[in-house]
Amino acid sequence: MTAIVLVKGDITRQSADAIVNAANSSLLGGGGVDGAIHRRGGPEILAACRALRAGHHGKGLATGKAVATTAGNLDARWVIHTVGPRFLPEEDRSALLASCYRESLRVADELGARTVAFPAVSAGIFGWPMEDAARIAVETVHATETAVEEVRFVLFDDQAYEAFAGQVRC
Ligand code: AR6
Repeated sequence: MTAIVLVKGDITRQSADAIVNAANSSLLGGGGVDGAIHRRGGPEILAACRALRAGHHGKGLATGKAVATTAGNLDARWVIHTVGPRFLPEEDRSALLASCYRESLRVADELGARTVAFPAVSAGIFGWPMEDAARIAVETVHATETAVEEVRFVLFDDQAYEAFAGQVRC
């Protein structure tokens, strides 16, 4: 049974086995959580991402997939990078967002991670409405078979926290 824990704060300040990054397909950094993780985690993470691009992930990481690197200076063993879908009002891309959580947990299981911290993937720069992003996140974690003991959603502001709290209470 996986416990879901909600925390309001900065994911780069968390201590966990794995911290999930809301990355983009290039794996080479960006704004939002991605920028914060690379800033606080230091250059080792970018070096590991570049190594992925030079190896098995020459074309980058597809939307909905996940891959792990070192966590550099973060208080974690791994960063799991996942690429959320951009929100498109004319297209239902929720299966891709659910896939981010499922694939991240699959990678966490492969690594043996027991505590995993997630941000609200796609709910920032990629424009996903927070309520819907929270519903997909919580439903998918509940529906995923995993040895991860704690999934911690680390929400940056009150609106995000309340959206996730509403889903966990359901
Ligand atoms: N800790 C926790 N949550 C945060 C933090 C933080 N330090 N910083 C932002 N958030 P976003 P996306 C929240 O934009 O929508 C990047 O450029 C934020 O308020 O980080 O998946 C990537 O390279 C929002 O609720 O990710 C991609 O190009 C949530 O985290 C693109 O942005 C996700 O916001 C990915 O966009």
